[in-house]
Amino acid sequence: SRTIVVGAAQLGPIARADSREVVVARMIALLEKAARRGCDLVVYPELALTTFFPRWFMEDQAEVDAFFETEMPGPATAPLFAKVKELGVAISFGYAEKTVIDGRVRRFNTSIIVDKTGAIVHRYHKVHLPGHTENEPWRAFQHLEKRYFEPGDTFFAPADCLGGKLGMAICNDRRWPETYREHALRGTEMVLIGYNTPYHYPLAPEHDHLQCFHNHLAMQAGAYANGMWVVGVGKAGNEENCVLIGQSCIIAPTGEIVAMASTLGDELVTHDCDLDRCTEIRANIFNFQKHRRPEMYPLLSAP
Ligand code: CDT
Repeated sequence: SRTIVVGAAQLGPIARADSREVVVARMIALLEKAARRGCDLVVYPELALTTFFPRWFMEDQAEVDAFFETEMPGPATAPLFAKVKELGVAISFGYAEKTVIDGRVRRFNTSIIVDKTGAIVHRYHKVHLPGHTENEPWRAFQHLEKRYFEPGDTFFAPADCLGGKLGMAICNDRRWPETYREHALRGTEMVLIGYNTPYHYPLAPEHDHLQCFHNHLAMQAGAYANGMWVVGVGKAGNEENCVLIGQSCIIAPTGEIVAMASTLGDELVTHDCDLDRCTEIRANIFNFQKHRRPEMYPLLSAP
């Protein structure tokens, strides 16, 4: 077996006024708990370092940029990287990344994997950006990811880490079957997914009561139909009057939830994840080589 002990480190609400230092201290507390439980890897939510800022319409780019990181690690996150190295526990977390590529400023909703030595070994830019670009005052809160980020330019592909093939997706990506299938076709054995999901969905409030159901439905189906581990980790609770779902969980390649958070606060749940269990599904019901018929799905790769 190739077992890695995984911790899903759910974060409770982060206030707009909370500093990075305060949040990083909370992340370190969860990391220390994870180390005591023998974890190899700890997974934190999407945009873990700040409040979920796309809920506000901001015209001043400097105000928006205050939520972005221009270096990783930077002064506020260096203690987290130092703790990773000290404890020998790998981590994955999301943050707003502002970077310059070929002289052009780029802003992405990003997740990274940091190995046990504190080195960044994988970086992913969110592909499916939900929401809208302009202020829509009728909403109880905004969802301006399409305004503040550009669509990701990184594929759903794994990195070699902890003796396995680990990949990432971010929040809305988890609702798309393509995310998991593309990962599986590229060999990913475990997908790490951070999220910020409000109970209230302004476009279809009649679905508000289904948010937790849809969260697990999408990730469990993705895990099962592709024979891979899924670690889904939310920011939860009442964050600036926007209530976010919790139910952070670890899902086996069979689609079963094997660990789940039971609060809406900072909480760690762990599980011994044997990457070889992917074979239970991939060598049987979803043996891609044997049973898949890509020639019969031409529209799947059409724009
Ligand atoms: N962060 C993120 O992608 N959240 C969305 C909320 C619903 S779409 C406005 C999600 O898919 O969970």
